[in-house]
Amino acid sequence: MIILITGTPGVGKTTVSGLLAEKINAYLIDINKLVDEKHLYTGIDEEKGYKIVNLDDLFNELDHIVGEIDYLNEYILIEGHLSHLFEKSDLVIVLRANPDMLQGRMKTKGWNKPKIRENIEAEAIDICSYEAFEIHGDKVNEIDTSNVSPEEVVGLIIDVIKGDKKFPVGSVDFLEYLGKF
Ligand code: DAT
Repeated sequence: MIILITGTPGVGKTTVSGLLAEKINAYLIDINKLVDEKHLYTGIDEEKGYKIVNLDDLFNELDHIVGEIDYLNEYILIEGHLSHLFEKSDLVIVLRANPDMLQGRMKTKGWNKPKIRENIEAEAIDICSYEAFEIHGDKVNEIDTSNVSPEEVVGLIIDVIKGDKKFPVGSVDFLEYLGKF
C-alpha cells in the first residue's frame, strides 16, 4: 500500500510519519532527504531558502524505489509537501493545522516572517488538499492536527488505513484566517 503524507511545511509530517512508520512497520521515504541525497534539484531560491526541486527526476526516483518494494504486501509512506504530486497512491493523508497553531510551530523552527506568512496563507487556502484532490480524488483524507498530539494523529491515520474512519477533503476549513497574518 502506498500512502502519501503531505501538507504545508510545519504541520507535522516528519514527526507523524516517523511514528507511523514504526507503528505499522512501513518503508519510509522522506522526500526532503531524497532530494538532498540524490541531488534532485535545479537550484536554490536564496531568498526563501528553498531548493527548486526537479519534479521529473523526483518522480523517476520514486518510481524506481517503489518498483523495488512489494507494495501490495508492504506499506510505503512517502512523506513531504510535494508527495501528493506523485501519481501512484492507495491513500493520501493531508495533515492540516490551524494557522495560529502553525505559526507557533514555524516560529519554534526558527523560520523567518516571509516564509511563515507564505506557508500560513497556503494553509488557509487549502493548497495541498486542493492539489491532492485533483490528482487522487476520494483517496484523499484531511486530518486536523491542531489540537491533537502526534501519537493521536498516528492513531487516526491507522483508523483510516483500516477503513474505520474517513476525513474527506472539505472537512477542514481555515479560510477565515486568510489575510489575518
Ligand atoms: P513538517 O515535517 O510538516 O514540516 P514537523 O514534523 O517538522 O513538520 O513538525 C513541525 C513542528 O511541530 C515540530 O516542532 C514538531 C511539532 N509538531 C508536529 N506535530 C505536532 C502536533 N500534532 N502537535 C503539536 N506539535 C506538533
